Amino acid sequence: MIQCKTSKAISGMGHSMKRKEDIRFIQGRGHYVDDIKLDGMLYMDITRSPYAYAKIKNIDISEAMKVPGVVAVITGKDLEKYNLHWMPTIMSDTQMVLPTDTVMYQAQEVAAVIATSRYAARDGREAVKVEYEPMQALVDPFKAMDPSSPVLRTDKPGKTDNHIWHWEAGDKAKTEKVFSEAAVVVKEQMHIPRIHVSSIETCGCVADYDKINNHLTMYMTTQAPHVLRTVFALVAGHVGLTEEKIRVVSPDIGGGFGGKVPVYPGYVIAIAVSFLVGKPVKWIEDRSENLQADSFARDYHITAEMAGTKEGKILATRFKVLADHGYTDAAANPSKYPAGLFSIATGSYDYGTAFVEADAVYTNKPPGGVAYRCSFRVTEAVHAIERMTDRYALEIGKDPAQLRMDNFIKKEDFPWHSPTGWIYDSGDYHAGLQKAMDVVGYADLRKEQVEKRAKGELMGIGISTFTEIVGAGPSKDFDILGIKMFDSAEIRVHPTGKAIARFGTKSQGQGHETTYAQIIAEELGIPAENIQVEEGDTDTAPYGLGTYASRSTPTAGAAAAVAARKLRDKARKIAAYLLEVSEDDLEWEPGKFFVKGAPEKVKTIQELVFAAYTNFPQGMEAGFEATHYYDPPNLTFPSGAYICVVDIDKETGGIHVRRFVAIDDCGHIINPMIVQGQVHGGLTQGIAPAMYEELIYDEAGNILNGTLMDYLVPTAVESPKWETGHVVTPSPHHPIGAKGVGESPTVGSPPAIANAIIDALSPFGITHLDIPITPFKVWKALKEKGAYG
Ligand code: MCN
Ligand code: CUM
Repeated sequence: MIQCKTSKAISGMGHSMKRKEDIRFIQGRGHYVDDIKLDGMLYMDITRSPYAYAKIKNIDISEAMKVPGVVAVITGKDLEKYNLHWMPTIMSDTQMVLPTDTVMYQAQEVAAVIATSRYAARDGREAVKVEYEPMQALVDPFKAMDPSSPVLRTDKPGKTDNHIWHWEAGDKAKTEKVFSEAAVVVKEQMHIPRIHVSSIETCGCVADYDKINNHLTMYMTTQAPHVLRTVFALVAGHVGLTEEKIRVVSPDIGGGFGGKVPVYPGYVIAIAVSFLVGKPVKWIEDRSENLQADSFARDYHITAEMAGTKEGKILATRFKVLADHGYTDAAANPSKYPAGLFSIATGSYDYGTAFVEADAVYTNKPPGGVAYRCSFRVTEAVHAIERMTDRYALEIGKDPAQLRMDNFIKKEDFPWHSPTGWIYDSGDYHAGLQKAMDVVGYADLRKEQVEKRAKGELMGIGISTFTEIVGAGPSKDFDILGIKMFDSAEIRVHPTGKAIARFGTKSQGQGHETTYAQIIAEELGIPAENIQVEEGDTDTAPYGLGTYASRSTPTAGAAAAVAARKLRDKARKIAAYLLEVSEDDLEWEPGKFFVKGAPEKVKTIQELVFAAYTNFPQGMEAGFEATHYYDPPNLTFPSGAYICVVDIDKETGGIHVRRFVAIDDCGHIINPMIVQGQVHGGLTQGIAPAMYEELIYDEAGNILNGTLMDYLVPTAVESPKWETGHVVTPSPHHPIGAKGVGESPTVGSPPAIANAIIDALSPFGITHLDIPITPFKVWKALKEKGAYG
């Protein structure tokens, strides 16, 4: 199905080329931030709050300073002198770097201990004595919205409640009218739980300020090096650290998953300390700190409604969201989209009207919201629409696959204008679902289910046919703090025909060193093997917005193709000159130009590149380099049809995922093996929130599962055998017809699993369960419905 235009030796698009980066990774030779060791380097550790909400009465650093090796202890009061105790968030809110008087969540940074070794820093951290006056924490977001609740952000002058923002999309009046007249209305209250990425590498940095040259090199775990350089310059410009004096280097990253987009206080403290003491400072989080204090994901409370006919035509949807943002809005959204791209919640279905609204609220929890392969909240949107589609099918007694088939947007109706304002580029939803049904053997499974039900056995089949939205820009709509969302590629081909290419994005495990090389190989015919890809160093890479929201292929991948085409145009001119024909007489085949009708008159790309340095036409610029900053005309809309089959043990509530078929459509595929790896990983990160993961807080704001002993990350043992496949609908506006894929499986799979479990339980009148659906939750629901007599 996947067509390769290039030979294996060139390995352009469609080849399952082995990942170039794996040569170092599988030999343990990756170079991560904690591998960086600099002369005179100091180590930082952070004292954190045991309380979710408390006044700081006093911080006594005297004992900590006595610990051998401790050189300094920094508190909010120290930073206040430089006006560095607060920093802006991506959403134009404010976040404490270190508190001067109040802590707002458990595990918040309170003081930083700097020492000559990591051990001394840890001992010093334990010796910092903080006197707190605990206050009643506000943990429940609904309670926090209550006007009678105390105001948490007393630092904001004039703030009289805990409400952050209200946001809406779609047509409220029209939607209300359709709902009031519809024959069938279904409604569920759902919570998409607070979860946390558990990348193997935690966050950290080495801040290296060189006093003599007034220059900061910041080695750090960031998915967006250039944006952070700009943010640091905006924050520290007033002390003389201007943007040309800052170099951000993001070395190899051991998983990002959105958790490495935000600016964490630890980074800023490390910079401040290095600036003050003139020595490099390393800060590396431990596992529990990462889980307890870093950017969380999700935490959306959704009231979801669907209106339709008795026969099964969807007419309208309505979604009302309460978003628990923790104590500050530090969600890594594009600036104009406070609820991310949640308004894609109308899904893959053709109906006229929808209304989506969201309110965000402060609580005494850590900040975040956008992480964990979410495509800016598409995970929440897809869960809402796919759960409601099944809920509606159940209500009217129609097969959920058939209901979907009857409501899908048709492939000839693209570009399709959604009721909430998006223009879907392309898709073939019928083909995707049909393929998934064929692979899983849908009709036979339904027959088997009938037989099983007659015997009292619980078997369920769940479907999710989702539409994703990835690739931010276009820059007219998408920006981060005013920086427009494009991305970039710079290709430099050396005289011998080997190349280096640099990008504004930053791989965290996605395989960019391989796939970008393949894109360039496709366009120029230079073997991918001979194209070195570099990312993550702001001194060398062209400016870009970074890797998240599955945007690298839609933006920087496109930039690579366009830059390579500029070079091919130059190669054509040189070929015409060398072969003494007009450019129109030349034909291109990957890797060479030849004269039409005379294939023996040929110049290879390597010969043409060499000529660009040695023998080019008079007046032509020397060299073989091109740069492109790509601003996508639209987002790309990947899609998927997922079917999950579960068997449930009625006595224990134990859930066994028997089958999981995932048919994805990410347009043209660059590297099928890498895409399959992305899908496998993404599906595992979908089963995680569906069945295992949730960050739980008690009423006092204590995190109850703040270690990986209690927070259940699925392993290979819990993962079913994923059965994957593809439908290919190229993006019409992307230079190589590709769409992003990195997040699709995580976005699309949780509702397939939830739908399968609820399908199994539906004979007992169970219509909805919140994820994670655990055996206990199943058992409890069955018990409440009298399943045990
Ligand atoms: N690809 C392809 N053909 C396509 C689309 C993509 O071959 N049609 C390849 C790309 O070339 C790239 C990979 O698949 O090598 C993912 O591409 P893309 O979908 O563009 O996503 P990004 O590279 O922008 O990665 C971001 C995405 C996000 S937002 C999260 S979160 C996530 C994810 O990727 N974090 C990851 N996958 C991850 N995988 C690993 N190993 N580690 C993470 O931290
Ligand atoms: Cu929402 S996680 Mo990814 O966009 O880095």
